[in-house]
Amino acid sequence: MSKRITVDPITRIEGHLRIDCEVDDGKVTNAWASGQMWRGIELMLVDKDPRDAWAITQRICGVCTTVHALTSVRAVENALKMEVPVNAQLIRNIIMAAHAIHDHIVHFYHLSALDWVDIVSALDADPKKTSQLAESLSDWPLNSHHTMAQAQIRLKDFVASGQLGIFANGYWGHPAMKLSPEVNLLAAVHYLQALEYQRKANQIVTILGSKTPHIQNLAVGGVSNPINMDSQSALNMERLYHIKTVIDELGAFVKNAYMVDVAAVGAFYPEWTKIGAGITNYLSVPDMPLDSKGTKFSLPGGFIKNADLTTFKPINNYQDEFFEKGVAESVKHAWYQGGKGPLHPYDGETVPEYTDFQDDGKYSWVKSPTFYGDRAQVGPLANVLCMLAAGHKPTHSYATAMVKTVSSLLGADLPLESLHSTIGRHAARAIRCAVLHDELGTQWDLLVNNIASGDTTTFNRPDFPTEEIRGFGYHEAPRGTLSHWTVIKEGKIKNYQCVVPTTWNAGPRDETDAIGPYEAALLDNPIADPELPLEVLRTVHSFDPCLACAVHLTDTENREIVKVKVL
Ligand code: NFE
Ligand code: MG
Repeated sequence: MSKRITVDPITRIEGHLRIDCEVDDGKVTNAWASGQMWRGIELMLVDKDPRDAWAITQRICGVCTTVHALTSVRAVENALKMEVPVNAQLIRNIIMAAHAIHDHIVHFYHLSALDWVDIVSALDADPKKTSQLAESLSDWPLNSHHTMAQAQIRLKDFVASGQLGIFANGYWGHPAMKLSPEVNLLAAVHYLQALEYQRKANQIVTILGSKTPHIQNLAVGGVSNPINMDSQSALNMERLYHIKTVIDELGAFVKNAYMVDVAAVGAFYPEWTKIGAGITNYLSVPDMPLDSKGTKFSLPGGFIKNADLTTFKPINNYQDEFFEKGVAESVKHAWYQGGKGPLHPYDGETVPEYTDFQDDGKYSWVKSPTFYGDRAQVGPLANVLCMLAAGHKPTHSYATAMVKTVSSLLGADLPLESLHSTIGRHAARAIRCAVLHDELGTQWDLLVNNIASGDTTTFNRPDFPTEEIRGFGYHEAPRGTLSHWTVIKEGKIKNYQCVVPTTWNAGPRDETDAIGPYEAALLDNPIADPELPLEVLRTVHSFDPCLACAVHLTDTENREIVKVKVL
């Protein structure tokens, strides 16, 4: 008999997500993803000055704040057909790469590792054997016997005090947990070390952006960082070299700990390389612009259909019509007034119309985006597959290294197709993190060389015409393709729509009632115990959900909206 399970809220994510599944014979047979809040940021922007939009839109989220700021200025610059000084592009690129590295490290260790790692089991580990195992996998210096033993004592103290703190409420001892005590201890130790390294990555964002979350240094037309090698209050060599030191420290962690830990989880859970593919149309956008016009990029992006890399169609520049014309959003199953079919974001409407949770009707605050009518998965996996299809060499070498490490730990050759899976999304995020780390170094070199050549320009002044103009901006954010779309008239915003990574992935059924990427990825997932649906968390967390972004008001009267079983 089929059983319905409702997980609400899904924890260790940003925002409020509810997942409903029907489970039959130990497997998921139907699924619904529901965004449980709406904030109306797009409506707040109407009639505002487009030069302020970036500061407001980045309040969509406290996780990927910077990315909305950046995408917003790109959208307005695109409407104005503006060029942006090369220094500004490079400073933005360094902020974005550092932010994404911070975000990916936090996602793997702090938001999702505990779906795979049993902290309580780590107490039974032999610290010496843990250290030997770790040292056989990489030369990360913080893997010593002493480090492992000390961390285990800290964990034992936590557990003995009855206060697991950050480790409370995990599915400890669940039958789907399969790591040995030693691997559990290793992951727990790196969990604690990762807290330090994500902080280092964010230091770079803070030095250049003045503050994080919510950077302060953007402007339509460039950045507000003055460059002056002789001034203590401007971007100078001392600050640039501080950034360089942090970049080097970060690389050691990403390549010797993060990449290796993901490979180890993959090797211990090989069945999860065959589960959770879901929608295999993949969308990503090029990023790291190198010129003032946004025609050359370090990292490619595009669209792949049906998991077939030979169908890759690139997205080339900030004027790209293939991207601009392909995006539409449906609200047939979302709590907004509709009836007009899918709308292009320039014509997008965001008028709330709450019903209730209706399995066959409206059930989410998230809209359903499509690309030329198809659902598409976005995120590091889409990004990595598109970069592979485009022949991007660093991506190829990190992807090959990842597959090789998993295969040797597993003692069997894994095909690259394993990436189309729940574990594949984690592997792709680690691969992308390594690629972004190299890119961080490249962008730093480019910036220093450009300044050395005598260029210190960081800003071009925008000039708004009275007639109506429209523009879009995109960015390959940590959770995938982000785009902002704006219509401007007489220097004021007439319409503003954000089509966000988590909107692509968490969207409910679309205009044709086709299911979305989270929903599709959950189908056929095994469920060992419907009362403790750890497997649902594994697949949903692998997308790194951010619902704050996806639904851009909370009910100020705090009325009850739905009542569901909370696990
Ligand atoms: Ni709020 Fe986000 C990212 C954006 S949404 S975290 O990355 O844009 O998926
Ligand atoms: Mg939106």
